[in-house]
Amino acid sequence: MSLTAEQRLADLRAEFEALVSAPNAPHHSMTAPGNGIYQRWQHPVITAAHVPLEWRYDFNPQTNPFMMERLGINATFNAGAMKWQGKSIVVVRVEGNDRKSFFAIAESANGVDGFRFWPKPVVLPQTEDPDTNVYDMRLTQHEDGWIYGLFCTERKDRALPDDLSAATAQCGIARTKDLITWERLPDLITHSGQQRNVVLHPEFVDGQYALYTRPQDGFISVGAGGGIGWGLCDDMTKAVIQQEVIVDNKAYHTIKEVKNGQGPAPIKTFEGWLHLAHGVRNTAAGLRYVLYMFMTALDQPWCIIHAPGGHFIAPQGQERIGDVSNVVFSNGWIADDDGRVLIYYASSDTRLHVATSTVAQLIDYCKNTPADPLASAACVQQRIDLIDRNAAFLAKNPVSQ
Ligand code: M1P
Repeated sequence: MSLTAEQRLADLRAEFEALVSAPNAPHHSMTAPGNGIYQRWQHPVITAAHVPLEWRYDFNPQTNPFMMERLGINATFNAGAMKWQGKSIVVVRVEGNDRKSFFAIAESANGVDGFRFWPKPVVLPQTEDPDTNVYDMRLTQHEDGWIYGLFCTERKDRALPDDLSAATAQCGIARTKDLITWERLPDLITHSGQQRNVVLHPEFVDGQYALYTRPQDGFISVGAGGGIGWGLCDDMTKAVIQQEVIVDNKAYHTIKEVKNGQGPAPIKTFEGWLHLAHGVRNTAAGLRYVLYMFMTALDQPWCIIHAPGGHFIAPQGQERIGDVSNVVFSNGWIADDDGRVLIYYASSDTRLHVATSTVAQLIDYCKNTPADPLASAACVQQRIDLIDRNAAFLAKNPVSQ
């Protein structure tokens, strides 16, 4: 016997409530050692199923007698993040079944579970050249008093009308004081062909706005360009970067061989700016995206002072599978007043997770993880040096064995 529309809706509501109110827990018990750098959590914090039912279903049995999903959600991922009125909020890339992404804000009291979306998605005003698709918003609480959202705006490449996958990526800019009403500003202008992964630095530098960029020649491929760039502009209401310098370049046979990009806005610490970024390399199975970290100088945020080698977070277990498999990507993190850091990362362009750490751990990681020595023989020497130091330490401190 088939259920009535009313019964189906009641079941859907019960299932939804059970999901959004389910507690999360650290991946390992608190006593398990883990890697000492961060803690993964057991469940994704936001999935497509967290999107409110009223965004997906027509609740009226007259017009929806089978209580079918009318506007499905395909994925919820790559979220900007910030602290807002004591809550952790994320501005999520929500992708409908129609492949178009939009932004929607969800909040949680503790940042690790209980995320609920605000009543409606973000209404993003358009420029004179409307977006086809928007995604990956980085939130920056700037010292000028505005909250900026920088995101990728994607449009058909009109120079190639017959190639239906030819697109252009540029940096869209919006700002708000309340996260509800957004003012759209003109797109960023640079001298690079295209831009993605552009992030606003939270402080003025030499009295100007400072932006991390990712110059690229094409839509997917960065081509001869690439790297995490840096440029200044004097006015965000008509943002133009005349000159870009590269902060962190791609490098042969590393985790960022093909391309890289700044993650969220950096976190300011007494020892420098903490940066989270993604690096991409190619494999026989396609591109592999991992997260990595570095630190830049407090007074020169474009100068790297610590560059730990290798990846910080790589896709693991179920994270490896999704719409674009073998990807982790982050454009949002929150540093709490007590030093805790909530790192929001998405897996395989499908769902959003959290990992937790502290500012002290992340600084230690950046300062004391050896840099990538760029060749196997040097890596072996690096490891032998560690083994020898441990042997010497244990010889002097036998109780530690
Ligand atoms: O599919 C993986 C990621 O690809 C792009 O990032 P990048 O420009 O660095 O290659 C973005 O589309 C991002 O949203 C996506 O997660």
